[in-house]
Amino acid sequence: YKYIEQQVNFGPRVPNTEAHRQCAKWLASELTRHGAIVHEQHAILKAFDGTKLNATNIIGQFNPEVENRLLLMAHWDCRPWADADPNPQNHTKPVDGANDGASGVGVLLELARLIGLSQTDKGIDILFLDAEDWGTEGDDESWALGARYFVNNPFKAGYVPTEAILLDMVGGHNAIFRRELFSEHYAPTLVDKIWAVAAQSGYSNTFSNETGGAITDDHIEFIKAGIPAIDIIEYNPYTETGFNPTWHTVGDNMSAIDRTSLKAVGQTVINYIFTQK
Ligand code: AHN
Ligand code: ZN
Repeated sequence: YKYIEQQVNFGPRVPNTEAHRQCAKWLASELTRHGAIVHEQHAILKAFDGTKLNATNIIGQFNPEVENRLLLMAHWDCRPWADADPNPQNHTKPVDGANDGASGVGVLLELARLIGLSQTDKGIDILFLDAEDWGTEGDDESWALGARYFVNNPFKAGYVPTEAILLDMVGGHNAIFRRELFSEHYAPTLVDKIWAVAAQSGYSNTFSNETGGAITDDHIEFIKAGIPAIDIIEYNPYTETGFNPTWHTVGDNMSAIDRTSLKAVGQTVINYIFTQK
């Protein structure tokens, strides 16, 4: 929760802003503090509206020499427009992205802390992806620009993770994580393993075995490259957008964050790491 608050306190982490630049520095320093070997990948990415985004993907490696690698990731950028806000006057304002962005990053910073303390010999990478959220409805290619760049431009020669887990919008009140459709289709074994660990950890209500939506998100870029990748994301097939009511609204601030949801996700992923052979 505190890691989310610290991100939000920079202001909206919209690419090409000072808050974005300051937060990038802080994220890299936090991963370093937890004992990861940190690389930054800088790129200028062209958004659908022609804007050139100064983007930074930040990766923290534990035991980089190990071949078998688990990649844990979340996007850290904020959407520049709260265009799903019920009040049209807010549509040109940026979102705080407490849930949409900072929540996944916050959980991963805490996992980085625990992994560092554990002195595990497993190969684990924590990746903070930029330029996910400068997209437009109806254009699937306009999202996940940082993830697309990361997959197509290896930050080190031959880098291919064994499997990848994306956390997106994991901090909402009463969040339910259903089995996202692309994850289920392209990485069924990994979905099964994570949902089984969640149930064993006491989170079978939070991790529902219902099928979720088919969501265009960062994990798709990894799937396209043949890497089993899943998205742990709050999605409700019974509502209009499927996403949390605060999604892409100015209400996506600290009041949208529920420690209980963060704990269910963090505890599940850490249990997966430490119970796997
Ligand atoms: C679409 O709305 C097409 N994808 C949602 C991906 C996303 C946006 N995740 C967070 N913000
Ligand atoms: Zn978003």
